[in-house]
Amino acid sequence: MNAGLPSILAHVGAVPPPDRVNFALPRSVTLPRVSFVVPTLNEAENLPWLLPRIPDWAHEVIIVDGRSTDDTVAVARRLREDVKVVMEPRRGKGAALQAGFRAATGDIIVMLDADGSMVPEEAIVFVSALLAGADLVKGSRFIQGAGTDDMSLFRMFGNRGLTLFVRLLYGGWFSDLCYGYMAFWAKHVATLDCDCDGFEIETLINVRALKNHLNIVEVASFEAPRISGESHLRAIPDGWRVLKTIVRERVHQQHRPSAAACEDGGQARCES
Ligand SMILES: Nc1nc2c(ncn2[C@@H]2O[C@H](COP(=O)(O)OP(=O)(O)OP(=O)(O)O)[C@@H](O)[C@H]2O)c(=O)[nH]1
Ligand SMILES: [Mg+2]
Repeated sequence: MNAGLPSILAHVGAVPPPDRVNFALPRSVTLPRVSFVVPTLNEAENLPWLLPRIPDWAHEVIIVDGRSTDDTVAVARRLREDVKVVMEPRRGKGAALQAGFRAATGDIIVMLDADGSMVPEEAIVFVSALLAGADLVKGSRFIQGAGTDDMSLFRMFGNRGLTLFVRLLYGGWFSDLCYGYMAFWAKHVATLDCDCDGFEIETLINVRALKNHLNIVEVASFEAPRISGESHLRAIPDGWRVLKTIVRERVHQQHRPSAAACEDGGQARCES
């Protein structure tokens, strides 16, 4: 495990975030249809923690796999018989999320990692901000009430530098750039037109949302360490891809949504 923020903060005498947030939703509240899109690559050992925590108000849970060599898909089906499984053979989290977005039938899409680092119960905070008027809600690990125990100092500085670079080039006040816990109205999928395959997908969504003047809100989120298995992120090559995305999107000011995004007809291969 990396030396995470709480342990670093403990050394400088700061107080860790309180563990008393109640995310329960009163039964009388009805929500729009919320699709949880979960990319998985060899996450069989983490799904027993994750899937039961996805709130019962979820409209659907979509696992996007296709490259796992363990029994991720079988475990998912065993844990949740209504799970939708999308098979995406292309490499990368971005490719997986694109396939998940195409398969989603809800009004709202929540992006959730499968490694146990994101607490599914927090999703109500994201959905609430959307209901309050946001177009896109992104988690931040660096605002009051948030935190991370899953980031090395090296990655923390890299993320900080990239976040400031986005502020410099695009404006806005992001406090966190490369964090995958996000939610948005499904009607914005075509506008965001996520045409990238790798870990730069969160950055692409963020800068396209800024460029298209979407109403973006950050909410506090706590990132726990991955429960089991290896991280798929490689800090330097993936950081480089993020940097190139930031520059390319700035140079090409006007992004034209691709034909595929406009059609919105091409459903990913979906096995329920
Ligand atoms: N389907 C699919 N999912 C992927 C792929 N690469 C990563 N994922 C999933 O994307 C999510 C994020 O990947 P992680 O390896 O946790 O990367 P990260 O959270 O950015 O990095 P860490 O903080 O080190 O965990 C996890 O649920 C992975 O299983 C891929 O090529 N295909
Ligand atoms: Mg992770």
